[in-house]
Amino acid sequence: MLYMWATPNSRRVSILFEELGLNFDVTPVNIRAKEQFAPEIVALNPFGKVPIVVWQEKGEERQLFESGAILIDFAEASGKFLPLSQKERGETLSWLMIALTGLGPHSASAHYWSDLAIKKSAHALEYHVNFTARVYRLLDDRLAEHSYLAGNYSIADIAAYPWISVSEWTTLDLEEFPNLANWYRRVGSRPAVQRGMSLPSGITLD
Ligand SMILES: N[C@@H](CCC(=O)N[C@@H](CS)C(=O)NCC(=O)O)C(=O)O
Repeated sequence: MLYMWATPNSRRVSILFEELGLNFDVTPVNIRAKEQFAPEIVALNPFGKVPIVVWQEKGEERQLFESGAILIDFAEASGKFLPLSQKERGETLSWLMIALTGLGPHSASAHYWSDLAIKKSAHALEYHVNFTARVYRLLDDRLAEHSYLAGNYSIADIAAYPWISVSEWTTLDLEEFPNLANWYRRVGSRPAVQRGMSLPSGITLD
């Protein structure tokens, strides 16, 4: 069972599950309605956030939260999208961490200050947009030489893609980063990515 909402961090996991061909159910957790703080969700993730995965493995129930942990765990278990060789694995983890700790949090903060905050702060907006632009430049430079962030298509691309899909939240123009824009179209042409991005079915973030 994947607990998720129509948000970038959740869709990292639905994309990976679609790529792996897993048969999984989705429980929508409406974060705008604060459903992430319901006792049954907090019991699964004490941080009160999605995504969360609960599944049976060798007759035992397992549960995981934090999108990065879920991506690494399922990639390792399947032997896909995270190379086995130490050198390539390390390189993939470096780019995964850029997506997890740079792209995601600063895009989210740029979104907060550009749209969600009731009390605006031009300084806070500028700080997070500039930081996000620094990450976009890094990815754009990297993708000038590589088709994917870490050699082959991997969980680094899967972690970055849903955040680039909401580039307008950051006030940045994706087309000003042409290699990143081309990568975005390349990754977005994958049927599994399209299916993962359409979950939870029929729900859009308001
Ligand atoms: N680092 C966490 C972040 C998860 C996160 O912030 N999820 C958002 C939705 S994308 C959420 O649950 N927000 C509700 C809240 O923070 O209360 C991850 O990657 O899983």
